[in-house]
Amino acid sequence: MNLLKFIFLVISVVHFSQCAVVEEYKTYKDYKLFQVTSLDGVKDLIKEFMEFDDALVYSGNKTSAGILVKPDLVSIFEELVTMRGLNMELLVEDYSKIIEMEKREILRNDGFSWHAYHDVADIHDYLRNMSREYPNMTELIIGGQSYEGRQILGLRINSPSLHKKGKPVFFIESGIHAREWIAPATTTYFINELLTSSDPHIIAMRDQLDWHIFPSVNPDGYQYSRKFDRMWRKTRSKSANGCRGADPNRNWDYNWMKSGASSDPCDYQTYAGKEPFSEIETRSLSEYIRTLENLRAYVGFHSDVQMLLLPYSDSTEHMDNYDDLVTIGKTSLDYGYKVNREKYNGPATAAEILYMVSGGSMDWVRNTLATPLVYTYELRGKNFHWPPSRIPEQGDEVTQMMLGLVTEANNMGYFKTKVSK
Ligand code: 0X9
Ligand code: ZN
Repeated sequence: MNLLKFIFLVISVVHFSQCAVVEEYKTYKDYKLFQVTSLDGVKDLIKEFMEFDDALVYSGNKTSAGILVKPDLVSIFEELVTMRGLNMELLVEDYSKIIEMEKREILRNDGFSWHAYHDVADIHDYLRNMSREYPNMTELIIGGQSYEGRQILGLRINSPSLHKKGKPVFFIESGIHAREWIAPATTTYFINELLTSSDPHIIAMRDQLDWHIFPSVNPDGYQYSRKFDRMWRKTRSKSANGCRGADPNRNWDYNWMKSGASSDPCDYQTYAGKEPFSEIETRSLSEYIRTLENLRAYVGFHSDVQMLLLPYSDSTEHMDNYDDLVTIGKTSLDYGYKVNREKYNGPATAAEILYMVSGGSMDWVRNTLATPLVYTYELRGKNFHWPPSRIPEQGDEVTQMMLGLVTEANNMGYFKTKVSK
């Protein structure tokens, strides 16, 4: 081979290896799901075990966690748990079976519904269809962009039946964490209820407020969790070292990286990004939120620890209207409870009942914009695989929770309209 041919070959190989990074589907074959409990020690266990597994999947709170363990690390994991004297239970022997089962259920193709989990394109089509069907009270809104060029698309519902201008704004964000599929599904369910319900209370709630609702604010991550890695949580941006994504709920510019976040771009779950608002999703969405005049309520939907969280996530100090937030939050939970008799933890600061984290959307909104009513709902599930056939169950619950929130906020004078035209 002459020198020229050799150089050409080297260039081709390098070029090919850069272009043709074929994404591999992560099966989770023989991964085991353990539930670990103890009054403390769970956090340290996760920290220690992360030294063995750089793509560790876990979720939970201060005293209990579900941890997904690679087959070849099971004995090390069991040793660490025993050494620390923690309680452990094997919940799932082969996690791939759960993912496969779920896949069979979501691959239905019978139009947009609430008994399947839909991809971003279908969610966007649904929003477009609704904006066409209800042109007098809705408009499509673009809350920002994603790294891979998708839109953060939402629906504004601002009915003219009362005055259209100066209404209190109610903002909803969901799906910031890619794998929490029940959140976008519940949010589109709620949109549907607002637009189609004949319940006079729901109609009154719809007409009173100016709703800005974004079902999927991390669309790249969501798509990736559908196609390649069911447990993906972050965005899909590329770090200098090649690792992908940052946790969009650690990336907001308030107390960034103060607690509960990682500075390692390869951290599978809580990498906070290279700087505050490094992610285009959080940066663009925050710019959108800043433009909202009269923003009175901000709600984020996550899953799956069944809690109602208040700011702040990194401090147990109570805000000036903490008591009001608790009263309103309690009414919201009471309304929800009536639907399925399911009890949520809280309302309380995230720092008190979940764990300390910084850089979340809720804290930024409260601190930067002084929005009076700010909540994060952690929906139900015990894992991220809520059966699609049961989406309406949480959809109805959330609809009632929103009704409870709005009703009590009205009682307490939080939604007074400024301009009446
Ligand atoms: O850790 C999180 O970002 C949230 N829990 S989750 O299991 N869905 O990942 C809780 C965040 C609470 N704090 C804020 N929303 N700021
Ligand atoms: Zn979440």
